[in-house]
Parts: sequence; C-alpha cells; structure tokens
Amino acid sequence: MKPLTFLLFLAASAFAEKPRIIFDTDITGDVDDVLALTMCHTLADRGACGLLGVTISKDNPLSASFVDAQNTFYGRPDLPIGVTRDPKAQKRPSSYLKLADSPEYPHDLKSNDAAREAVDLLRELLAKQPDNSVSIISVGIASNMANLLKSKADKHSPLDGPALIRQKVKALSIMAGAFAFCNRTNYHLEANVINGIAFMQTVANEWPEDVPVYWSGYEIGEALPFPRDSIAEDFGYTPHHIVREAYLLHSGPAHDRPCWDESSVLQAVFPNRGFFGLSSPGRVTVGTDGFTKFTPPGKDARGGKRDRFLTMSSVQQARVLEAIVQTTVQPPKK
Ligand SMILES: [Ca+2]
Repeated sequence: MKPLTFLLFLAASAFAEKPRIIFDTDITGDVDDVLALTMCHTLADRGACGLLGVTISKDNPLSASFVDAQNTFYGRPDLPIGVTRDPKAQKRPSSYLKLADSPEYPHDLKSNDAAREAVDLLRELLAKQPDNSVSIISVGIASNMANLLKSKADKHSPLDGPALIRQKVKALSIMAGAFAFCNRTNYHLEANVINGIAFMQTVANEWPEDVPVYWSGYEIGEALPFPRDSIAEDFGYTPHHIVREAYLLHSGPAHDRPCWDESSVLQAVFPNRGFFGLSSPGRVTVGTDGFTKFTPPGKDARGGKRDRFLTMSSVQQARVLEAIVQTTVQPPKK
C-alpha cells in the first residue's frame, strides 16, 4: 500500500470506528442523566462519536420538552426524541424538568404527545445505520430496551427486535445493578432494576448472546462524586446554564452527586482507553427481587459470555472522574 493510500485507510478506519450512540434515559428523578446527556453532546462536538437520538424510558409530561431544551442549548435542536408510551413504565416526579418551561431555554418540542414513540424511533435509527455501528447507552429503567427486544418487523426493518439488534448494535452500555460491595451491603438492589424488574429481566434473558453488554453497577457511580466546586465555578460562561440549574434544583450546592450514568457514556464512547477495567465475560441474571447476579461462564448452564461489569482501580477512579468533569463543563460548540 502506498503511503498516501495507507494514511487514507487509517483515517477512514478511525472514522469508521467512532461509535454512533443512542442515549436512552429516565431523565426525571435523578440529575446524573442531565450530566450524561451533556457528555453525549460535547463528545459528539469533538468528533469522538455520533449522536443519533435520545429515548426516554420513564413517564413525566415534561421529559421530552426538557430534553429538547437541553439539546437546543447544546446546538442540536432537531435531534430526534422518543418517549415510552408503555403504561407499565414508572411515572416519576422531577425537581428540575420544570426548567423546560423557562424562557431562558427556548425549544420547539413542548409536550411528550408531540414526541416520537421510543421503540418506533429506536427501530428507525437502527435500521438507517451501517451494520454493527451503534452503541446504545441505557441509563434508566429498561422499558425501551425490553420493548425493542419484543418489537416485530415494521416499515423500518423486516427484522424483529433481537435480529435488528444483532445486525446493527455494537454494544450496550448500561447503568444497572450492583456487582460489588456498595451502599453498605453485598446485596444492593439498584434503582434502575427495581423500578422495572420485568423490563430488566427481559434484557438479561433476551438480549442477543453475541452483542456485548457492559454493566456499570451502583458501586462505580458511587465512587465518582461529581465535585460541587465544578458546579459552582465551571458553568459561568453563560448566565443561565441548564446543567448547573438542574443540578442545583436536584442536589443543591452542597452535595457531590455520584456519576452513575456518566460512567456508561464514557465506557460507550471510549471502550478501549482503559478508563475502566472489565470483569471476565459471563452472564447477568435478574432475580425476582431485582438483585443482579453475575455468573462466570462454565458455572452457568447457558455458559453465557455476553456480559461484563465495569471495575475501577483508584488510579482509574481519578482519571474517570476528571474525564467526566472536563467533558461535562465543555461549552457548546455553536
Ligand atoms: Ca438515570
């Protein structure tokens, strides 16, 4: 290969390997979803990934409007937004979604009724992408992931949910469960699971065996406290900042909110940069009480190798937290 051809080949491969991400969020109760969505935008701004759309997995009438306001703030006013219409999805109040009604954050999607249905949007986005190119980041209850798995052939694709995932999805980066001692127990029942146990069981039982799943357990985010000093000092480049105001409405000025959801964004966009360690491959099962149990292959009848959970040394913890802070405070590109 001639030098120029080789360079072009290298450039093309580097571009081809950038993950195209879909952000699936339960943006309502906790505020780490807001910071994680910001990371999706700033990482897309710098070309580290493509951002295809946002789907919302819980029920609150202001969720789509808020996401559109945040997307508009970050220069993507037309990014597609889907919401769950599953009556079994948890309804959840919010301390910060009311910012969607503030005149400081203009946007045009004003109600969930005007947003797309989440699974229909997921199927369309996946069908349009090259094979094996999409990384899904799921950081809430698993209503949309479960309903995607249950979906049938439609106008977007002749494939059912599992076959479409097998064709288009490179990996699922999911914040759910607990895989180590955390929150003072060896048996922590994590919110994204227990607020929709049947949905998470569907994901654990039916996600295709050959599409890797990276689980960020409660213990990872718990060890990543977002510094209150950053909220106080780093968002002053504009008088009204939707991230700072959401954070303060949720956590106040004197709390370092754990970065649960942000960890799954970092893993999805930079899977090979050593931010996290990984367990051996194995299989996660979800019990009827919502406990997530990891079983290495060979000890499980199914011998699954689909799942790995994230680990983090103290050195990695320092790197990860600073990477999350610096990508969260990065101003919009526009
Ligand atoms: Ca969340």
